[in-house]
Formats: sequence, C-alpha cells, structure tokens
Amino acid sequence: MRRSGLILSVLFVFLNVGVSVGSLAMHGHLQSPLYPNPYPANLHKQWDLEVPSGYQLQISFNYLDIEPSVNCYYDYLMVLHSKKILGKFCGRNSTDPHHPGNKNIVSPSNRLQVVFVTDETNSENHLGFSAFYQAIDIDECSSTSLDPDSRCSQICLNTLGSYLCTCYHGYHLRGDQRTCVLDCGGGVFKELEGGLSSPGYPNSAPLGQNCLYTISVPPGFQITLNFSENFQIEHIQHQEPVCLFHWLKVSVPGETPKKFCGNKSPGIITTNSHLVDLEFHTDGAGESRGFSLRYTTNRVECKLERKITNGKITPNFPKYFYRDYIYIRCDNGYKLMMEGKEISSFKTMCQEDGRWHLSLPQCQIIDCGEPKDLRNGGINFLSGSGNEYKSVIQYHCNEPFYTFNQANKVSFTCTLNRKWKAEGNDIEEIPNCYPVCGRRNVSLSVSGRVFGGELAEKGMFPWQVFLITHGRGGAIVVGEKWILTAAHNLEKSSKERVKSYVGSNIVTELLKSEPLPVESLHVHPEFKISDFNNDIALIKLQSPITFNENVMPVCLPEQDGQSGNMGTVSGFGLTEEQNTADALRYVRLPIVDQQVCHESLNKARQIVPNVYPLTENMFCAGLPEGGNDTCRGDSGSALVIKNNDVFHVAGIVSWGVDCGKPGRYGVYTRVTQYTDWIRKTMEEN
Ligand SMILES: *[C@@H]1O[C@H](CO)[C@@H](O)[C@H](O)[C@H]1NC(C)=O
Ligand SMILES: *[C@@H]1O[C@H](CO)[C@@H](O)[C@H](O)[C@H]1NC(C)=O
Ligand SMILES: *[C@@H]1O[C@H](CO)[C@@H](O)[C@H](O)[C@H]1NC(C)=O
Ligand SMILES: CC(=O)N[C@H]1CO[C@H](CO)[C@@H](O)[C@@H]1O
Repeated sequence: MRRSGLILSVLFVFLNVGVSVGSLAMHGHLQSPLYPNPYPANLHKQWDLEVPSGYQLQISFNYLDIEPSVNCYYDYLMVLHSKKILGKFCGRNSTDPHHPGNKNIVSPSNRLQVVFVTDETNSENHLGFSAFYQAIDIDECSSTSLDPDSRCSQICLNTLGSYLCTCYHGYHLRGDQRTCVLDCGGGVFKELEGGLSSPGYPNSAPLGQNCLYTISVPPGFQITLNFSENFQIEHIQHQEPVCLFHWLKVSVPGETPKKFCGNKSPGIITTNSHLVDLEFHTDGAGESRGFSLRYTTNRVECKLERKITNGKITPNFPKYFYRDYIYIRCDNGYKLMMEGKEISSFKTMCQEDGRWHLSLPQCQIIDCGEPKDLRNGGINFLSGSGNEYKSVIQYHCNEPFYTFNQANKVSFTCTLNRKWKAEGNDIEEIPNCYPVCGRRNVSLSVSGRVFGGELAEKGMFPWQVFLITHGRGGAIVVGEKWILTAAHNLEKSSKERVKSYVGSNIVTELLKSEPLPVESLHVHPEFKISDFNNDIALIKLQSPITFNENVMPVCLPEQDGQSGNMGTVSGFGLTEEQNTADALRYVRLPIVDQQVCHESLNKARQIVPNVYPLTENMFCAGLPEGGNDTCRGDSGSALVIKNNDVFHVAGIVSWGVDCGKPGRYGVYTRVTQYTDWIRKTMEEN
C-alpha cells in the first residue's frame, strides 16, 4: 500500500509538468525596444513573465546599459514579484552600484514582472538591455516558501518541478502523501529467534492500529516468548472484559487465544508450538506504550517411553530432540525384537511431532530353539530354561533299554550363535541311543535251576517273538527292525503271510495285538529245505520296535558255545508232543559235543531214513536221558547262553528226530557261523 502510494504521487507530479509544458515556455528572451540601438524616451513598458508551475523563474542579463542616476531616478529597469521589488537597475557596467552585473534574479514563484521606464531624453544614446529568463527547479525541500501544511513531516525529496515526502524506517506515508505514521512492523517472522515490538515502542503507539505479527518457524521447533519488563497497554479498571479497547492477543493453534493488557509484563510464555500469532490493537482513543518481546525456539523433545533392558542406546544423551537419531543394540546374548519379529538393527529419528518415527524395540534373550529330539531318549535342563542362551541340556537314553556309545558327549550348551554345542566339542550332531541287548528287566522269583518246560515269567525272554507263517513258530528280536528266525519257517511264505507278535508270554494276548508289519524277508541264500543246512533268515520290519521290559533284543554271539555249556531255550511250542502251548515256556539244556551228536544222528538214521547230515553250521543241545527238549512249534526260537549277565543267541531251533526221546538231541543253527552275514544283511537293507 505504502509503496503504491508513492508511485501514485510521482505520477501526479509528472502530470502537472506535462500540462504546464504544453502552454508555457520553459525559457524566453526580452530586450529593450530598438535594442541594440539606443532606447526611445518616455517609455513605460512591462513584461509579465511566467514559466510552468513547480518551477521558479530566473532572469539573467547579458547586457544592460541604462542612463545611470542616483537611485536610478531617471531611467530604470525594475523586476517585481507580486508588487514586491526584487531589483531596480541602471548604469553602464558592473562597476556601477545599480548595475546587476552577472547576478541572476530568481523569483520566489514561477512568475515575474519586468518594467522598463525612461524619461524624456536619451542624449547619451544608452542601448538599453537584453535578458534571458528560464524555468529553474525549486528546491521545495529547503524552501521556506512552502506553507506549513504542505511540508513533509519527515523526509523531503526534491524532484524536478516538485517534491516527494517519504518516511523514516518504521513509518509509512499516509494518504495525504505528506505525513508519516508508525508502521505496525513485522509481518511474518521466520527466523529461529528474533524480536518484535509494537509500533512506537517504548513511546505511545499510534491509535486506530491493528498490527498482526506471525512467528512461523519450521515444525519440530517450539517458540518461547520473552516479553520485556516494560509493558503497558491501556487497561480500563473494573471493565469486563478487561482488555476492551487496547490489547495484545496471543494465539497458538488449537488453543484459546489470550488477551493481555495492563502494566504487568506477561514475562515468559512457552507456547509448545511452531506457530504463534500476535495481534496488537488500539482503538481511536487512549494511550498504550505497547510491548516488546524476544522469542527463541528450541527443538521438540522426544521422550524415551521406557528404558532398554539388556541393550544400549547410542548416543547416550540425557534428552533427545527433533532430528536426533538413536541406535539400539542389544547386549551379547540378546536379540532385537519389534512387534514380535526379530530385526537385525534398529535406528529411529525424533520427529517434528515429538514422537520417534519407530517405537522402541525390545532386547530379548536369544534362544537355540527346541533341541533335536533324541529317539529313545530324552532331555533334561541342567541349567537355564526355555532353550535360552547359556542353557545347558543333557541328553539321556531310555535306560535300561537304550544307551549311548561311551564316546558320545551328552551335554549341550546354547551358545551365542544360537546353536546347541556339545561341551568341549565342535560337533553339533546329537548322539544316538542304541538298544541294549541281551538283558532282561525282571527280577526272577526263582534262580532258574529247574530243567525243562517251565512257564516263563513276564519279561524273562523279551527277545521272544511269536511267529505265524504256515504254522506256529518262533523268532528272535536282534535289532530295532530286525528279527532272526529259522529259514524253514519262511519256506513258501510271503512277507504278507508272516505275522510277528512281541511283548507278551501269552499267545491269546499276543493275538489280540497287531502283528509287526514286515518290510522284507531275507532267507539265507544257501538254505536248502532238502538238507536244512543254513537254516537261518532275517525279517526286516517296516518300523522300529520301541524296547521296554517286555521287548528287548538279544545279543549276537561273540564266540561259539562250548559243549557242556548250558543254554536256555524258550518257545511257545515247548510242551508234550502234539500239544501246543498258550504260554511261553523254557528249558535249560546243555550243548552237546559235535561227535556225540553225529553218533546220535547216525543211530537215528538206522531207524528213520533221510535224517539230514549234521554240518558245521549246526550243533546239538539236549539231555542224553531225553524228556526235556524243543519240539515242533519252537522252530526259529533262540537258544541263548548267558555270559557275564548278558544273553547271546547261540542257536536257532532248527530240527530234530522226534522230541524228548532219550539219546536224541535237538539240532540248532550255529549262529556264530552267520554273524557276518547277519550284520551285512542288516547294514545293506
Ligand atoms: C528474557 O529476557 C530477559 C531480558 O531480555 C533476559 O534477562 C532473560 O534471561 C530472558 N529469559 C529467558 C528465559 O530467555
Ligand atoms: C527295570 O527298568 C527300570 C527302569 O525302566 C529300572 O528302574 C529297574 O531297576 C529295572 N529292573 C531291573 C530288574 O533291571
Ligand atoms: C524236565 O523238566 C521238568 C520240569 O518241567 C523237570 O521236573 C525234569 O526233571 C526235567 N527232566 C530232566 C531229565 O531234567
Ligand atoms: C570597464 C569599463 O568599461 N569601465 C567604464 C565604466 O564606465 C565608466 C563611466 O561611467 C568609465 O569611466 C569606465 O571606463
């Protein structure tokens, strides 16, 4: 507004000049009549000179020769302005006291009258005068001719033909183009700190003002106002509202504006905002000296809503402000978790709204996950829990049915790399639990001194299998998936027809359970039904048996049974001839010398033709007096020998001539001949 006002006034002046130039000359020439010849007598001639307004008229003489006389009494040239004589001239040259010389005469305005008067003679032939006049610019600013109502109140600028008024800093020119009033100042303050005050402060503020100031700094900064002590805004006593005519209103977005007046400085106002509007208002009366303030800003603070346990915040400052970054790292053994998910690193920035752009994560203890299951074994925590860092676990096998190989470590620790590590060992593989063979988990009520068909107690022969193929037979558990039997039991049988039952001594109970599903049959390749040589076969099960006190494997033999050694044979066929048993029975029988057995069989061959030849793959067991023996239905069952409390399968019930007759012995497959074949078959299948 103020600037455009200035431009308007300049245009206005130019307009005046333009008009004047059109009708009035800027300069002119005048001379005495007849010049350059002597002037006539009895003259009274007047020139009314005028130049455009806004200029002064200046006249200068380039020649003047008028009869000299005291006070130019006879002839003279007179210059007047509004009847006021500016000069009266006569004389021949500048030595004459009334001669104008080189002096210019300037009119106070744009007009001038020149009068030339002569008396009745010009006897000395004076030539008269020649003069120029021109418009010269008035210095209105220094001129005292301007009437007081036209003078500039502050700064006057002289211009060609006119003048301009302007104001000191902090003031602006009013509509009269002449007087200056105080500026409201300010407008928008964008610096992070600064000051502002009401117009005229600390002198009286102009009346009828409504000055607006806005402090606007970037979001993320908060403005604090610090009002100076010297504060005075008109305050009408006992008038409600108190700040009725003059006031300072402070507005912060989202809050009710506050009005201030009176003599008490508001002091410090913490706005918590990056935008503050101030309105200073005066009406047409009263007096206020106003206010002055300095404002400062500080960055918004982001608070840490909680401590980080088991972790570190960097950098570590007492407070964090807008644009600060923090990093969080967890202590060794802890991991960064955010919203239930693990993150690899964490960094967050304090935002302009005083919040972190990401909320703080947790440091959670690392864990190694569930340790691997140990088949036929279990895990105990030696220390720690939840699979957490530094927990120590110990594997154990389900004793007494399974056991580790001695070399294996059984303790594992949850390490920093989140893996279970065996102590003092780089191996992460867990050990295996191997079945314990040749043991029984029963305390027998009798010492087993009785020979012959005794009923077996529960768990006494846990390796005993009840086998049904084309008929009833027996078999021997030798591994988790392996059953040993006589080859002739599987003669003309398919794996589907082979039904194996374990876990009880009672046939009717066994038959209530599901038979063990068979995967494959492995009859010794050199078995011949014609001579019963190599009467040995393996049955592979589809899934491993879990051993317990009722089912356990027997050990394979390390060495041959010597003649005279006592063996024990169990079986479901072991009773008087022709009768099959419901309960498992057993007999203890001595191993018979191979030569004695030969002879026994030779004798039998005299009565019974086609008695099979006795080979080195067979041995005999039994009592010379007969009575207690194995018989049909026992085929495939084990003859075991106990050695250091461990039972080994020495023989498989194979064949015999009659059952329980004196001088006759049962014939058994000599298992020591086949341990390599058994191990190879089990490894390869
Ligand atoms: C407020 O201003 C006064 C004087 O200008 C100064 O002494 C004082 O320290 C300031 N207060 C704050 C909090 O800035
Ligand atoms: C049988 O096994 C259990 C553990 O399952 C054991 O406590 C018990 O002593 C064992 N008994 C015999 C006679 O070995
Ligand atoms: C055969 O076993 C029975 C027990 O069932 C026993 O009484 C008998 O003495 C045994 N016979 C011989 C000859 O050892
Ligand atoms: C310089 C000059 O011309 N001076 C003359 C002025 O007039 C007087 C007579 O009035 C002469 O005597 C001067 O010589």
